[in-house]
Formats: sequence, C-alpha cells, structure tokens
Amino acid sequence: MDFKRILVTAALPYANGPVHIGHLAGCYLPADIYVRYQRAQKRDIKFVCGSDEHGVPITIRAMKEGITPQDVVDKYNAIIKDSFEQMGISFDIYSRTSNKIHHETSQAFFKKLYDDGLFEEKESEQYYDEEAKVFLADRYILGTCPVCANENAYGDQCEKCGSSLSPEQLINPRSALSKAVPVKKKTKHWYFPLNKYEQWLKEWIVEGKKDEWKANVYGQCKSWLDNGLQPRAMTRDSNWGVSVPLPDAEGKVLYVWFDAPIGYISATKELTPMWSDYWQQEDTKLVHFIGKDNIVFHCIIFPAMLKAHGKYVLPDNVPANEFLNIEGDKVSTSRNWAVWVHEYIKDFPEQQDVLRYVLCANAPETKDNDFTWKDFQDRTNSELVSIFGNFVNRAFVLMHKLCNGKVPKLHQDVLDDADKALIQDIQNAKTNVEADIENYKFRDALYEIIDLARKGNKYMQDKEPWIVAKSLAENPDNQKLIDNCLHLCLQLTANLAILINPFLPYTAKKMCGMMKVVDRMLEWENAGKLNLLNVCYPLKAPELLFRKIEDDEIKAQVEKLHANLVQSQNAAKKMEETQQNATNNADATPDVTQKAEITIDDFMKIDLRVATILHAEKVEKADKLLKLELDLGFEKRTVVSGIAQHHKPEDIIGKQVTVVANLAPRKMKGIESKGMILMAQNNDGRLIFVSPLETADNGSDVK
Ligand code: B3M
Ligand code: ZN
Repeated sequence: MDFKRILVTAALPYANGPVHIGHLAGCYLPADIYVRYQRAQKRDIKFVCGSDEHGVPITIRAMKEGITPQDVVDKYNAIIKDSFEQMGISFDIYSRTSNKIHHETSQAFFKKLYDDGLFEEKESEQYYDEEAKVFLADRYILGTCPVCANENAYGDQCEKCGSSLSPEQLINPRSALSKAVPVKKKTKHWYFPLNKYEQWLKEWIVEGKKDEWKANVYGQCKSWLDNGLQPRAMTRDSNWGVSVPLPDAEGKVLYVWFDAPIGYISATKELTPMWSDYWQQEDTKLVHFIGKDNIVFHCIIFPAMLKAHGKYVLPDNVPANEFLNIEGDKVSTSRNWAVWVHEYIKDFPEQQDVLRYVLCANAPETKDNDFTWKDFQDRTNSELVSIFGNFVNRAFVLMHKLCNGKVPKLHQDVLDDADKALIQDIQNAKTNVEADIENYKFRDALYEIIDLARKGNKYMQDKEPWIVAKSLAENPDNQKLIDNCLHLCLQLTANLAILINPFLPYTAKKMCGMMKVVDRMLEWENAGKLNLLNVCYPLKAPELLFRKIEDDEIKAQVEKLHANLVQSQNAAKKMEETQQNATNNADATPDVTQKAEITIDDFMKIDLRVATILHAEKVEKADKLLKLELDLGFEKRTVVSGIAQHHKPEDIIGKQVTVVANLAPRKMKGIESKGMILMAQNNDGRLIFVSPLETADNGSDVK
C-alpha cells in the first residue's frame, strides 16, 4: 500500500520516575532516528508522545514519597521532558494524559464502545485490602508466581519470568500497600470482550504480519493468541485516573492501559487540527515504537479497541525492542541499577551524540543486550573518534594543506579504479542505509555508515596525498591526483553528514558548519550525490567532531553505579529499621558517615511537627516498644516507638517531642503506628528526645 502520511508514536513513559538509557535504547532513540530520516525524505510525518500520568505506578510512588499523585506527575513529567529534549528526541508534541483533552478523548472513546453495547458489565470478587481500604488490582497486589516461584510477582505480571498473570493466580497474595493478606470483596467492572476479537486478530497478525513484523514481536503475539484471549476489565476502583463516564460509576476510573494508548490520539489532537487525517485515513502508516513489555497492549488490546470503535487505522508495524541490561545486570529502578539520562547529561555535557551512537550501535533490536561503560568508551574511541571523526578531520586538514583550503576539482582524465570504487561505495551506502531504516534495522544502518567512513580512511591511506605532494616539484601534474583524492573525500564527508544526521543530529549540524552549507543539504535526496560541495568553495578549519572518553571518566561511572546500589540497599535497610524503631544498640558508635546531599525540596517532603505525649504504655511481648498517644494539635494519634529500654512510660507523659507526621503508617505488634518520634542517639547508645527548647504549640511545623 502506498502511504500518504506517517504517524509515529513512542510509548508514553509513566511519570513516576526519570528515564534511563534502557528507555532510550528500547524505544525513543529508534523512533527518533526513523522520524528524522522520514523528515529528511520530506514525507508527511508526525511524531507524538507524552507522559502516562495514571495508573498504579504513580499512586505507589506517591505513597512512597509521601506526596500526592499530582505532585509525582508534575515532578517527573518535567524531568522526563527535559531529558528527551536534551537528547535530541524530536517529538512534534510531548503531551500529558492528565490534560483535559485526553480525559475527554478517552471518555468519548469508552462511551462509544459502551453505547455500542460492547462492554460486559460484571460483578466479581476482587482482592481488597481492609487496612488501606482499597481494591488491589494489578501492581497493588504481590504474591508468589505460579510459574517460576518468584515471591514478588505482581497481580498482572511476573517480572522475573515475564508471565502475564491475574491476581487470582498468585500464591500467598499480599497487599503491596500494607503487606496485609487481602480479603475478597464484590465490585463491578466493565469488561472488553477480547475473546470476540481473537479470530480477527489471528487473521490480521498471524496471516497478515508474519513476515512484516519483527520476530520477537510476532512471536509474543502468536503465543498470546495461541493461549486464547479472555475478556479484560477496562475499569478499576481508584480515585486517580480518568473517571468512567457513566452515571453509576462513582469511584471507578478507566484502566490505565485503556486510556494510555488513547493518549496517542489526544496528543495528535493537541498537535494539529488535521489529527483525524493521521488517525482515520486508510493511507496513514501508523507505527508504534515500544519496549518489549508493552507488546501485548499495542499489538492485541489497543488494535482490538480501535477495531471495535471502527473509525481508526490500525498499526502498520510495532517495532518493539528487547531490554538493555547494564553491566551484566537487569535494570532495576528500586535497586537504582540504571544509568539515568538526566545524570548522563550532567556528567557528559555536549556528548548526546556519543550516547545516541552507542545505544544504537548496541541496541537490543533482536535480543536483550548489555550496556557497559567499557563498551561505551571503546565504541566512542575506536569507532566515532578513530574512524568517523578521524576521516573527516584528515580530509579537512589535508585540503587546507594541499589544496589551499578550497574544494579541489575532480579531474576525469586521471580518475582511477579506486576513485570509482569509492563513488560506488557512497551510492551503495545510501541504498543500504535507506533499506535498513525502512525495515527498522537501525544498527545495521549505522554500521553501514561507519563502514563507509572506514572505506574513506582506507582510500585516503592508499592514495597517500601527503606523499604525492613531495613529488610535485618534479611532476606538477600530480596535483591532479591530490585534487581527486581530496575532492572525493570531501564529497564523502558531505554524504556522511546526510547519512549520519538521523542518528547523530548534533554532529551533522557541526559538519554543516564546517562545510559552510545550509541544513537543507541534509535532505535525503542529496545522499549519494557527488556534487554537494562546489569546486573552489573555501571551507572552514576542521573542528574535532568527537573527543576521546578517558579511563577515569569510565571508572567514575562504574563506581557511581555501584555506589548507587549500595546506597539504595542502605536506604531500604534504614527504612525498615526506622519503621521498626528498634534502635537501641548499647555499644553504638557515633555515626560519622554523612548522607548524600539533598535539596530543600527533598527536605520539605518531611512533615515535621511538635506534639505532646498524652499517654505512654509498654507494648505486650515487646521489650523495646512503647505505645504513645500524641496530641498533634489538629489530631491525636498513636505512635509506636522503640524507646522502652531508655524511657519509663510514667517519665515521659507531658513531654513535647518532634514527630515525622507523614511517614506511611505501619503495624507493629498489631498496633498501627502513624508517625515516628525523632530521637538522637548518644555515643553510649542512649536515645534522647529531640524536643523544642521552649514550649511550642502542638502541631507547629518544624522547618
Ligand atoms: N506507560 C508503560 C511503560 O512505561 C506505559 C506505556 C504506555 S504506552 C501507551 O512501560
Ligand atoms: Zn514468574
């Protein structure tokens, strides 16, 4: 089919944390390369993305940080957006699913399916957390995976073995919120009958896409379809999300995987009044770039929704990548085993293209791949610096030295086989890069370009114009040989700029500056041409395109990774300890290790208050714990504190103390403790109250 326009989407990242380089490699970088190439081809193309601001990951993060979900999404949306901008990911729009237009669009979509009688309304028993008073769908529930026995599988998926699960399948289910054993409770939801689309999906994918889609994508779809599809609930009990647009749906929101992909439509609407051309005209090529954990949603569920709606185009392709591991280990945000994009930008200013290069050259296109800092250094130094950068630099230096700083002429009369072979190489590279990019083989395309630069180096090395120059006194005609060599090397440089532009846009721009050509030269139709630089045109002095990455930079990064890991483990341990308040180690030594720097914003998250102890008593069967009744001015509450071996209950009643008032509640010996009292630990291990020196009002803010 001949497509008139292309719509490219990149998975909407959850705004519950910053993006790491695995995200870039998996989805955003390949999408950006594809889009930049298509733009250079002057095709009608739009590139949409935005933050996914609903769903459990957001609410869980809010709970962990003790802030509201809105605070979470505002914070991370800004960080993520900035990371993408810095890395040159050239979205036409980066939107947010919290925008009004998205709520309206996804509600209208739901309503259309509802009005068409598509949903099955079902009451069912679902796990409910009686302590936290919420239904536990998806990631709110943890348990043992029935497939691989991983004890921390989620209610929707086991991240260890990749199995897709439902909460009922978990062995020993527990609430991710309170750790309590959940009970079953009745609730009503709207189910999308995926099973009714099974036959159609089989025809569309198994018969239609087998040879077109990547093997990893097709394989996952096939196994889903072979296992048979079940109706899937498209609503959830929650107060965070797009509310279900029906009268009897109080407290219900759209399932995040129902609303998020519609986010692509909302973003396009926000971008252009012509949005419906991109979504509703048959001759649109819709391409979803995603990571492998999103395949089923983009290849099965969303297409079935689009089909059910009836007015939308279906994805032509879903070129999902696999995962990028870091230094041999799976990325883990909870263990902080990741290379964060915003930190890379800080540590390596002006080095975006280097990261783009390494992530594309090593992209997990067909299987999981490993990112190591050593490989980052090797590829930069031995490919970008030694091959690509070196070639361009030598061509410029020699042209200044041997051709008066101007583009020399091409003398047809002395054109030899080596010259002709190089011309052929340039033209072949164009054809191959083009085919590779159209087929989503970005690694191969990039390799092709580096290989062309390698051929340029070899050509120059074989021609040795600097040696030929020594013979000019006896044989002035030899200048023609020098001219031809440098003419072709410079035309090759211009071609390299065009070819590398989708991959390394900052570098291509720099090259245009050196060649004194306008950006328009980078249009794809110019690739393969040999008249891109005019004869006699004076060019600038060369600028180094890339710098070497030094050993100590790499060492520092590896150390940072390990330090992060240790720090996150310590933080997790500390959290456990402080929550249990079991701190009385008699021979404690003063803690001189200082904690990492925090910002004022970090500090402001802690709600510190003055309170008075109204009542204190020992907790049964716990020799370290006291149960305290506190007056916080605005409320009274219970806090369990591990100070029983340091203070007698009768001695402390009436004392003023400082309380961390927004610490997540926790049960100790069956008592819910809502907060933590600040204590200083003396060198002898004694715990001393951190109290105001003068009497303060209960509930006063400590800042
Ligand atoms: N936010 C999942 C993820 O970040 C999800 C993608 C939505 S795409 C519509 O992995
Ligand atoms: Zn498992």
